Amino acid sequence: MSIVTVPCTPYADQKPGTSGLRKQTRHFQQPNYLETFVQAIFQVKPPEGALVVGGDGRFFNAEAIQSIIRLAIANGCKHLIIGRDGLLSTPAASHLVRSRKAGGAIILSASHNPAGPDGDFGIKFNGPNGAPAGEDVTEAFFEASKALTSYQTIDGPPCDLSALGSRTVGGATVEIIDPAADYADLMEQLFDFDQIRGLLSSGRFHLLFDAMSAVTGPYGREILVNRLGAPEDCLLRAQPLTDFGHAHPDPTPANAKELVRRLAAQGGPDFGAASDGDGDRHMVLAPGFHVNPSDSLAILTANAELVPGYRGRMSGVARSMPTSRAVDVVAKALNLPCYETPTGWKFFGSLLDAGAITLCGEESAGAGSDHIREKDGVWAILFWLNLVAARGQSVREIVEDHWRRFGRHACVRLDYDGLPAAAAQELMAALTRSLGDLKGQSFGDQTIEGADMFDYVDPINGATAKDQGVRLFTASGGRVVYRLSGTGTSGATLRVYLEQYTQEAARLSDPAADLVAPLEALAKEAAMIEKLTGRSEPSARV
Ligand code: VG1
Ligand code: CO
Repeated sequence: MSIVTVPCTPYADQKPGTSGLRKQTRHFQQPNYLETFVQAIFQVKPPEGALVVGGDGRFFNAEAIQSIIRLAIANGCKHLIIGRDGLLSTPAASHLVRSRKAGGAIILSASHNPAGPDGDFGIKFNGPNGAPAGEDVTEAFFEASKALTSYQTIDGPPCDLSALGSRTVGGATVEIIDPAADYADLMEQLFDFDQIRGLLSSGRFHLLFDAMSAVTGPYGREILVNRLGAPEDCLLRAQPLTDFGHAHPDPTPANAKELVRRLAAQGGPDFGAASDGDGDRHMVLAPGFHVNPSDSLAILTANAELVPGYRGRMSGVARSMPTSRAVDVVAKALNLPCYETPTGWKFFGSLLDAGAITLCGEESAGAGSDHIREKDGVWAILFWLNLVAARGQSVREIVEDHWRRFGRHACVRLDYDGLPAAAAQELMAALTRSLGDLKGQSFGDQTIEGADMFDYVDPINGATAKDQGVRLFTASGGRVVYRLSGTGTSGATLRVYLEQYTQEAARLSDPAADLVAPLEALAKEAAMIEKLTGRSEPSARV
């Protein structure tokens, strides 16, 4: 086997967004597109120690991994750790980097975006702490990619990824591991598996887990069935498919219709759960009830003492800025520091490494802790199961108790997809210019008390991130946030986050949409959304 230098023309658009480089699959399939970006990664971060590689199993995953193996070896990597069949959930990859003391990971996923030749693909790099590379590093990848005129690879046949064990390829060790084993061991250290097993085998409690034909099927089987004794039929869509069964692997009730239908049926399951394409997001459902992800973070924080892995060791919490302030109220009551970061898990890494926080999360169905450096869907679901078992209450009772104690932050996100990029940018620019004028203005019975642009300074390393979103605060405890998505692959997506706090007992269980309705009207008017985009209604409400 010999090293080959392949000449290439650099691409000008390999700028990573909120979570790595994400593009339409066809875009990734252009000649040398993937290879150019991977070479740029190695240029900035030459392989040191082992490299963990895996992905969510979507279309193009298998080919991409073969290319990465060849480039890694040609660039001097001596040890690759790869999930069997190229599968690794994002949280499992983060854990492997840490537990195997690897130099980093390359993770292939477009997360919750649909897959297939007409879907999306993505790639990201995580450093030796297991966390997604920070903006300084991803910016360096982008700069390197624009200047590349060749990449290094090796020739030789494709590597068999289906058999566990190690083999030598081009002088390097390629180790194929069971993607779920180490991760399941970690979960066993954090949660009270005996208590959860008691719940799942009581015959009185039924769980249904929807893996959405994505990466977490094998994790669900190993943990819920093999280790916790749940019956095999507690798994839905547990076989990973390259096209996710033509479905959208974003864990929302709308994308999990069968799960929702089964929960609503007479004698159906008591607890429903799902995770996204790469296994880092979570959804928890009960019959007729959806746990809002911002509430999920607040409730996990409020109940952390019930979980062995967190008892007596909560140092602080963090949430991304658009995430509701429900966790802030809990942190205050528990006397814990609470940090507000920009959107994207990469901003939690420094706080986690410094021990400043133990739990953190995002409104986009992400929650996690210092056990790894990614958000973690299966972890969040197990956390909830541990709470249900420890408290002897249903999901709904736990949430409603929480609202009675802390008040409720009802929240809804409006997504305006597929906007022309220029119009979306102009809307944000106009809104930013009008911040001074908006302060003190009233829309219906809502008055804007504060208005600003969120700029962030990392309290640990001083890194700055400017223009992370516009925030409006109302006199009645409401908040509206506007920002543009950094994960989309066509046009621009405007996200508008509405949040209304209430402690009024009679309204605590009202539909979130009703509670935020006055804010929705304000949000649309204050930013002149219809005038500037031509859209009177969002493409989706989450
Ligand atoms: C979205 C979410 C953000 C999340 C990111 C990656 O980003 O809002 O909270 O961290 O996706 O999630 P954006 O820029 O489109 O709003 V995933 O599940 O791709 O790892
Ligand atoms: Co994801």
